[in-house]
Amino acid sequence: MPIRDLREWIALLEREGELVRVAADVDPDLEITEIVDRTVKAGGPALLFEHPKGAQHPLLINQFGTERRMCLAFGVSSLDEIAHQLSDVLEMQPPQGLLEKVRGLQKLKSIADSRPRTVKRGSVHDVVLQGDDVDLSVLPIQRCWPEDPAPFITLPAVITRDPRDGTRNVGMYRMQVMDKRTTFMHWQIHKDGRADWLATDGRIPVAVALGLDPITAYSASAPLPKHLDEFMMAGFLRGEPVELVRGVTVDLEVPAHAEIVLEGYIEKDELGEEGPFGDHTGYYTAAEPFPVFHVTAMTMRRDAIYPSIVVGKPPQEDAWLGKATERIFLPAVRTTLPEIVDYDLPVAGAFHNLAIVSIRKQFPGHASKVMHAIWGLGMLSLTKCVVVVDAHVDVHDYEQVLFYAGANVDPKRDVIVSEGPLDHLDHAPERQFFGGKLGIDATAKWPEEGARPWPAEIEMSEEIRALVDRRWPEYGIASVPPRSESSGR
Ligand SMILES: Cc1cc2nc3c(=O)[nH]c(=O)nc-3n(C[C@H](O)[C@H](O)[C@H](O)COP(=O)(O)O)c2cc1C
Ligand SMILES: [Mn+2]
Repeated sequence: MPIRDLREWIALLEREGELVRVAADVDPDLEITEIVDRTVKAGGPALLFEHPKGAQHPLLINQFGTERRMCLAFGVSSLDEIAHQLSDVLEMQPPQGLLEKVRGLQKLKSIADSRPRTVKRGSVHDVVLQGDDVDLSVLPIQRCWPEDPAPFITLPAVITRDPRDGTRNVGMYRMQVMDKRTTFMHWQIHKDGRADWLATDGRIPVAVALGLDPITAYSASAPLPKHLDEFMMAGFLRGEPVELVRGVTVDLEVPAHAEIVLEGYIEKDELGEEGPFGDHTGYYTAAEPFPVFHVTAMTMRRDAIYPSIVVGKPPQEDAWLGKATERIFLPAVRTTLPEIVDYDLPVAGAFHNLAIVSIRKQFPGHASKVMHAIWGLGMLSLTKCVVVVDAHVDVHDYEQVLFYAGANVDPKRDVIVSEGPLDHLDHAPERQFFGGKLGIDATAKWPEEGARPWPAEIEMSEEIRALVDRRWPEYGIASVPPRSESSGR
């Protein structure tokens, strides 16, 4: 059974020994960040702060902070398993024979069943505060880093509809608190939420869901193409639709079992200086104009639990949201680029600074084709540096990648400097949003690519390996394990 809501998720974490309740009074102003930073870096548990100072609600954090919890969230034993479910659907062929037809229908049904379901009543409406009664200060909203000017809501699922065609969008964007009923909305330039806003004439209704089952919460961070509803993806990944209920003051549906929903609107031309904010780049992003969100209603479950996340110098909890995306989207990337064997976005590269890609090389210049394709593919287009290696290289083994990036590269021939769009938050380029791209072709080169005959890589023969395996105990080298790990090279 999929996890229904945040409370079932917390219960599961607790059963699995993955959650610690913190009873001490702890300040959401900086103190929680320092606790969480240490906990995340130690691979520690999710934390439920029961008495955040100055607030009336508990705070859950680090729910996604390890690979194991990420797998628990998705009900899988490895993140690649999720990718397999998706590639099954993406790679559907016309079925042959009855058995395949039946299986095909099951797959199609799983897609049809992914659509959100609207229900009449949701526990998110147990408490409804409107107008002057709305007060964000009852929530333990964190001020994360010393130079942040205010508290920021950091783990929201922000719901809008495209005013042109009505399609829903759900995204995760930080929200700086301005006063008890107002926040900023940090819609960066490449994001769908911002596009919905820019397409309105006057004001756009917005709903913000806080405290969801982990898959639905994750889906808000997933880089889906604009026309795809993130709640539908959540339904597919959960194997059960997301249940929605109509908002109280907005014409939008909101998750029926969310802990908290903020309803409101954003005007087309009301902007203010948002930030600075200690961001996932590891730096403070400078203050910039962003739209202002007015809250018209705050609805809650009884004893609502507020979810939060801290981003900062990697690794932080969001690394695991990023890794989930990396794994889940591999099959989708492969539908356009079937030559890709695997890819890795190193956590230290803050998602967009570096991608390592392994390919089955089929023609001269193939690596360059793949770099340019990455620079043209959805949010991957913001990738600053792409390193391409051959199929047998393990892209997750950075030592191995460095070996080939050193050994196989003639910088004059194999390095491409190009240009293109860059991440909104990247402080390095001369101009914001636009600048240089680096491609490094670390594949073995072909004569057509201007290489001399390429030498063979050193490998011991299978025969000798087997012999040494067999004889290992005879040598008496007890401190070395009997079978050398196959290097995969
Ligand atoms: C913890 C966290 C915080 C994020 N904060 C922001 C943000 O403040 N602004 C933004 O544009 N994207 C932010 N993102 C990235 C977006 O959620 C992500 O790009 C998502 O795909 C956007 O959805 P959209 O393309 O439907 O707009 C954040 C992601 C995570 C995991
Ligand atoms: Mn989207």
